[in-house]
This record gives sequence, structure tokens and C-alpha cells, in this order.
Amino acid sequence: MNAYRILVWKVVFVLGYISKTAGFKGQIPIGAIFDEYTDVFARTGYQYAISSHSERVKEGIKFSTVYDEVDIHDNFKVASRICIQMAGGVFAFYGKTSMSSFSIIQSFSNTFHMPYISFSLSGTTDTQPKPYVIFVKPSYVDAMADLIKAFRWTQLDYLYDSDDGLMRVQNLHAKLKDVVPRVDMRFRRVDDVTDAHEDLRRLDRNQHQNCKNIILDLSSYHAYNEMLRQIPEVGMNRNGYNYLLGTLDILNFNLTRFRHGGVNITGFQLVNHNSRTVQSFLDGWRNLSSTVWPGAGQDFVQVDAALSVDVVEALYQALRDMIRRNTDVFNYTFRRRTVYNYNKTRGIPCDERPVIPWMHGSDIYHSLQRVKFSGLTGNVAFDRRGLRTDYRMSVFTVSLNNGPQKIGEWDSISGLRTIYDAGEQGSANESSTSTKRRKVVTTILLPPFLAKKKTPDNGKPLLGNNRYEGFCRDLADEISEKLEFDYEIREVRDGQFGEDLKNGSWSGMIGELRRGVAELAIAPLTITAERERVVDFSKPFMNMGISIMIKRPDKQKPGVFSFMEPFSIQLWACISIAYVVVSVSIFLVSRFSPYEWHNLTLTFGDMIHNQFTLSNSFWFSMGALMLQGSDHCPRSAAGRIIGGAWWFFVLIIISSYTANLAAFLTIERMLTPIKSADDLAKQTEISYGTLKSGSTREFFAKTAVPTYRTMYNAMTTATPSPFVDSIEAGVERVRNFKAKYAFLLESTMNEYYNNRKPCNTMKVGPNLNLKGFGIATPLGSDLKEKISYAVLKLKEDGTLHKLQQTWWYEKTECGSDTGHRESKKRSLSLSNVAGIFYILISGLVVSIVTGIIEIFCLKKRPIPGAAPDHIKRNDTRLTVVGTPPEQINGLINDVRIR
Ligand code: CWD
Repeated sequence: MNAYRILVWKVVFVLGYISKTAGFKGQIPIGAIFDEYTDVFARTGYQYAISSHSERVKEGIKFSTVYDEVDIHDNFKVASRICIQMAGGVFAFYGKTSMSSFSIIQSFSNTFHMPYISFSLSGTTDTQPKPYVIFVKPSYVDAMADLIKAFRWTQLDYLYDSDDGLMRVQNLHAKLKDVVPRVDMRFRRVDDVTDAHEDLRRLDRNQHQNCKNIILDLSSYHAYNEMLRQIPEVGMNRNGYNYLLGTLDILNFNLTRFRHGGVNITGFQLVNHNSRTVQSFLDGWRNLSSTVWPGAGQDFVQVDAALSVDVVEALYQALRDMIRRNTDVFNYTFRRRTVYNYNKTRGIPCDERPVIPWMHGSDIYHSLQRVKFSGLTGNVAFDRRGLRTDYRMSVFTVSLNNGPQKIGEWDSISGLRTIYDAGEQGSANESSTSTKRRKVVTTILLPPFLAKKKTPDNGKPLLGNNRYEGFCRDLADEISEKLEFDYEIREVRDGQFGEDLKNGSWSGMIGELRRGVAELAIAPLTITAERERVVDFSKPFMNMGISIMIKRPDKQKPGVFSFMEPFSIQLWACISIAYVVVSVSIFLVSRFSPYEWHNLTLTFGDMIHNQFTLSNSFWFSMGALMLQGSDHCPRSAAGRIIGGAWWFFVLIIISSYTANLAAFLTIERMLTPIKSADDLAKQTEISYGTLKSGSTREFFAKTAVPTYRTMYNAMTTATPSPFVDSIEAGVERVRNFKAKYAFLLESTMNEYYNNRKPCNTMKVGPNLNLKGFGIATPLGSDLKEKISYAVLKLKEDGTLHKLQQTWWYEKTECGSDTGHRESKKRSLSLSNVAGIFYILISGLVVSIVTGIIEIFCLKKRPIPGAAPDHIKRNDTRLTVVGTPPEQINGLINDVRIR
């Protein structure tokens, strides 16, 4: 009965195999076993790699594949599939293993000498030899242990969902057991990752007050996503929680939503998307249809897909090496498109007794162990146990308002190097995945030169240089395109531009160039003589100078008496005095000049009189001043000379007044307390300072100009210190200090910030010096000349100008200073001229009061038809001599009335 069942199984297996390998035409068949639930990315990567290899048919090696999707935890099914595939003839296996299926897979491999390349980590934790099994996925237990030590965690909870996870807990525990201070580890298995709320809540309840460190070690991409969904749901995404993900693909998760709760999430990234290999792979990958190729069609490749691609390449290289060593090696392996084994056996049957091992198995396995190449997952090489060796991965973290940000690197040789403690040597050579090494460009975050891009709405993390934007990013693109090199932007570690530390070393970007950490510095790095001694600078790509930034004073609106403002108080006083002097002079001159006296024939007799009484003289001068004239004109030469001079004076004064008036009525003016460096140097009320470290401070420290020397002395003795750590801090200080702090900074940044909200800063005075920003390279670098040439070209074709317009002025947040205000200027409002209405109204009121006083108090009203009493009294002739002029004038008026 049993024999019959086995026979039926065999028939089913063989038929199944034949149906799946219908396309086999003497190609090298590779068997594959994937988990039916979780391995979609690995399968896509594998299929894509096989098909693109077949398209290229390199060195006569063409792959075909047969793959099965089974429940990887079901040993019987796994064993059956392996048997079927071997019976059909496969050169090696690629696939998944689990703790439960690992021993059976290993025993098949060992028995039949069938290489099995696993992309799982089951079986990597113990030190037992695993012949014929190769592990393409690098282990991250050591990296985790190093991170835990680096973070100084003394307590942690380990959450896992598989037997593999359990093995890793044990392994990690063993690695941390001697760590001081002791690491207290608790572990918990999650049975259902889709509903882990209770598990998480229990963790939350049991957390120590200050230690909330959790390691998530889950078996699939889907499981991580489920868990990451539930963490915020139970409120465990708040400040104080630190998660470490047991994944090699942290950038594949949408973690940006965790940037607001205060939680820290750290994990590893094996695939370096900046590497040339990955970039050229993505050229094809991103164009695939994601419906046909699940997981493809994007700008990044998942780690399992990348591992599959590397496995196919490893197989290719292993077989190629075998063929190179012995061109006839597979001569007797293929017959009629079928794989034959020892003794002309078709395939590698499981049930032959004695067992017939795969004739090329051992060779393929050892050849695989020897491969060494730069793949999508970095350096691909295996040690004698079949484990990945000499590999490296990046450590990324997401924290409050930050990330995913690279905080370090871990490699299997030197361990963890975080940005906090990493030595810098050799890090420029990181891009081992690139055949033509990318140049490391050190730079500094300083918008608009360089800023981090916002993560797109779809939450996909930005990778590599794509994380940055700004003038320097565009400039680097232009230069690299012209000089045909790849580059990688690295933020300068200490956030400094470069200062001589007086111990033979330099800080900042200059230091990184000198230490060989970077090959170029593309940043707002000022060319100075001191720096020119230790690095090479290109021709300047931007010119600027040190300038003064102050808080923009409030605008002064024209007041109701702004029509007085065209002239200063002194001038108004002089005009008033001139008016009085001229009026009195005319009066006196007219009094003494005989030509000003003339006869007046009245009905009651003749009289001689003089028009220029004192009041008439004042009235005459007033008439001229108001451009109205008066009834009286001097007759004497002396009077006319005074009159002429006065008219000329008035002509010029009124013209000048009119010319200035419009501006004073309409323009909103700013009274800036400081207009130049001299103003700053002369006062003590407003403090001023520069960036703590950089060429601006150096300029003041070394200057020979007395004003700047005085300024520097004032800066160094001032308390609190006027030096600031960053440009933003300086600008903030200007904004907050209510015009009591002036910031001395490079004009490019001054202009940029003046166009940023809240638009309350301004540049005053001319630049203090003339400098330029240059691209720096290590001394003697052959790039210097080429870069200088490229910079000049970019200047000449207007690219640099265009970039500056784009990053400075087109992105302005403050609008232009003209335009809008012009329209305001044209129309006067009542408030601008209210003063003259007040004067008119006051004139009217005063005149009415005066009139009333005149009528009721000072004089009697004249009787119509009668001469006034005093005229009758004086009979027919009046003697003028000795008579006060105002009486004569009154008399004449009276006469006219009659
Ligand atoms: N730097 C500076 O010294 N002052 C400034 O205002 C700005 Cl924006 C920058 C650094 C300088 N460019 C350097 O290279 O040291």
C-alpha cells in the first residue's frame, strides 16, 4: 500500500515538474522554493534576475528556473517539492528556510550535495557547520548588539513572531551577557501580528519609567507594517519609546508618520540606493509593471528582491568560473535538454538507493563560496560556513521632526560607527558597490545653499542626494555632469566651515578635505588666504561681502503736519525771522524814503500819506510769501530792492518746498538707527556680532582697519557674547532683540533672510569687504583646474545667475519693496494733509473773534452819510506830520467808506 502511495506521489511530482519546466531547452535550471505567503519581493527579484540574465546570455550561461510556493513551515511539502525539482534536474536551489524546515533542507543538501542558497537567517545563529547551505542574507544580530551597547540600553523588550526570532533572541542574549552595565532583556512572542494590541499594551504597562526600549524582530515586511500600524494605535509612539527594527530594509517603511510623537525608530539598510550598481539596476526595475512584477516599478528595491538578484549573479559567477576552469565541465550533463547525473541518471532522484549525489554539487558549492563581487546588497562574499562576510549596512533613525536620517554604519569587520563617535578615516571610500567610485562631496546645511527636502506626501523616504535641495545641490549636479563623475553629498560632521585649530588640524569641511574624508567641498565656503594654503579653491562661483543685518524699524507714517517736514525746524525759523526782518525793513525804508510819500486829495482837503504802514508792510511780505501779492507796491528804489530780493527769496523757497512736499506727504519712511559699520562702531546701545567660527569672524580678528578693529574689540568684550553658533541663531537674535542686535554676516545670507518671513530684517550700508565662495578640493587635486573651468563656463552661460535667481529671489516670501506701495503713494489721504485744514479752520475762528472784538470793543460803527468825528474836528486840512500812520490809514479808509 505504501509503495503504491509513493508511486502515485512520484507520478504527480514528475508531472507537476514537467508542466513547470516546459520551456527548458538545455538551460541551466535552478530550483526555487518560496514561502507562499511572504516571499513576493524575493520571488519578483529572482524572476527578474533570471529573465534579464537569460536575455544577456553571458558566456553561454543561460538560466531557467522552476519554482514552487509552499508553506515553508510544512516540512512534508517542502521535502516533496525539493524532491520533485531535484528529480527534474536542478543545479542548485534558492529559497526560503525556516527553523522547522531548515533541518530537512539541510539534510537534503548534505545528502545529495545539492547547494541551497537561503535568503533566510534560520540556521545562522549557531556555529554548527552547514555544508551545502549558503546564506545570502547577512546576519544583523551583531549589529543589533553593537547598537544596544552604543545606545547604552540597560533594559529592553524583544518582540518576535517566529522561531527564527526566538533563535536570534537567544543569540543576542549570549552576545550581551557580559556587557557592563547589564542589559536586562525580556522577550515576548506575538502570535498574531495583525492584532498585537494586547501584546503592545502589556509592554507599555510593564515598561520601566525611563526605559522603553523595544526590539521588533518580525518575519516579513507585512508583519512589520502591521506592527507599525498598531504602535500609534496604542499610543506607544510617544516620547521616550525607542524601537530597534530587526530589518535590513528600514527605508522601505513609511516611518515619517513617527516623526511627530517623539519616538525613536532605528534600523538597518543593506541596499545602498546611492551606489552605481543599484542605480543602474533601478533603470530597468522602475520601468516594470508592478501588477506583473509585484514590488517592482518603483525607485527603490526591497532587500529580498536585491538579495535574489545577487544570488543569480553569484550563481552565474560560480558557474562561469567552473566553465573557465574546465570548458567541458558540463559536456555530459545535458542530453536532450535534460540534466543527467552520475551513471546516466536523469536528474537527482531522491529515492535511488544507494543515494546518487549531484555530480557538480560540491564544485558549485565551493565555487559559490569563492565568489566576490559588488552587488545590490554591497560586497557579496561568503566565509567557509557559507555566511556573508565583509558586508556593511547603514543605520538609520527616525526621531522627532527628523529622519529617516543616517546615523552611522555597521560593517562586519569594524563594527558600528555612528555619527557621534565614528572615526572618519576611509569613510569616503564607502561606496564599495560602485565600480567607478563616487566622489564624496562634503557640504553644510544652510538654506538656500543646501536644505533637506520635505518628505513627499506619499511618505516614501527620499534617498541619497535626493534628500537635499538648494543652490549647492544644483551646482554639484552641474559640475558633476560637466566633469562626468558621480557624487554623494555628505553633511560635514561637525557642522563647521573650517577653522585652523592651531594644532596642525582643521575643523569643518576644510578638515574633512585635508583628512581625505571628502574629495570636494561644495558649500558657501569663503576663499581666504589662510585656507588657500591648506586646500585648493576653484574660481569663485559667487561673490559677496560682509554686511550688516538689523531689525527693520517700523515705518513712520506721514503725520497731520507732515507738510511742515520738507523744511527743518531751523529753516522754518529762519524763514519766519526773514519775514519779520523784511517786513520791518520795508516799513522803515518806506518811512524814511521821500518817494514813498505822496499827496492824497480828499473831499475835505489834500493830505500826504505813505502806504507802508507797519501792518501793510507785514501784509506785503505775507502776500509775496504766499505767492498772492498785495495791493501795495513800494515806490522808492530802496523799497523795491527789498521787495525784489524778498520775491526772489520766496521764489526759491517755495519752489524747493513744493519739490519736496509730495515725497514727504506720501512716503512711509524708515528711520534706521544704524546705517553703516561706522555707526555701529560709534555706539554701545546696539550690540553686534558674527558667526562664532568662520571667515567673517576671522576678517574682524585680523583686520587692520581701525573701525573694524574697534568693532572686534567691542565684540570680544561684550557680554552676553555677541557671537552666534549658526546663521539662524544670529538672525533670530536680530529678530527678537527689538533692534538691539546687529548681525554681521555674508551678504548672500543677509539678502536671503531679508526675503523670509516675518520679513522684519534688513541689510544696511554697503558691504564691508569683497569675497567669494569657491569649491574646495584637497591640495594638489587634479579636479581643481577642471572645476574652475566648469565654474567659469557656468558663469558665462548664465547658469549660476539663473540658479541664484531661483534660490534667492523667486522663492521670496516678502514681496517686492515697490509695486504694492507705489499705488499707495499716488493718492493722498486726509490724514496726510489734515494739518492744513486745522490751520484754515483756526484762521477762520481767529478772524471771526478778531472781527467781533473790532466791532464791539475797539471802534464805534461808522454812521452812514456822516464823516467821522475826528475828521470834522480837524476841519478841512489835516496835518500829517506827527500823526500816527495807522490813524491816517484809518482815516483814509473812513473816507473811502463815505
Ligand atoms: N560664514 C561666515 O563666516 N559668516 C557668515 O555670515 C556666513 Cl553665512 C558664513 C562662513 C564662511 N562662509 C566660511 O567659509 O567660513
